[in-house]
Amino acid sequence: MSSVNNNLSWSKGAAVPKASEYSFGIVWAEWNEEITGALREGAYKTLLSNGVKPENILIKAVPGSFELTLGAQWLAEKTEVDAIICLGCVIQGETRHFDFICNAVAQGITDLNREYNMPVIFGVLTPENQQQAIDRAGGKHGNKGDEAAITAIKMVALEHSF
Ligand code: RBF
Repeated sequence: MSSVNNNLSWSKGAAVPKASEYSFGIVWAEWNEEITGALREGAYKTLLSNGVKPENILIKAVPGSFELTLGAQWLAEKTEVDAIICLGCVIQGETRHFDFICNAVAQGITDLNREYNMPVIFGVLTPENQQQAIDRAGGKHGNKGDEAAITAIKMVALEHSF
């Protein structure tokens, strides 16, 4: 498992804000579970290691990345979480599904950020192949689930700074 502090090029030297009073939702796609399970565990452990209480982390699964938007919308509507972390992995194939799914989830999550005025974090890997996915789910390029969790904490802290 990667170290949070060794793999976040944008956080070197910058302290991660205190997160003990915040609550987070994680919605993860079961498609490519070997990868997305590692992203989920990375995000969960990173929230805990930054002081988030286990009872303040709500985890929900959806079948595939296309469903992340609606899963996140339900978390936003039906719970009191301060931010939502969306985790998925869409591996490029020979069909155009890759483009359809990636575009849909990217736009869907973008819309949720503004519609609900809350951080909804885009933690969807879009690798060319399985090895690139492994490299980003606890391999040589770190764990993008860790990074998504740090991003969520930073955004909630930013919101509370105004
Ligand atoms: N979901 C993913 O999260 N990652 C994928 O790589 C992925 N590839 C798919 C490829 C095809 C041809 C189809 C039909 C679906 C794929 N899905 C994938 C599932 C998709 O996100 C969604 O769950 C289904 O399309 C049902 O709405």
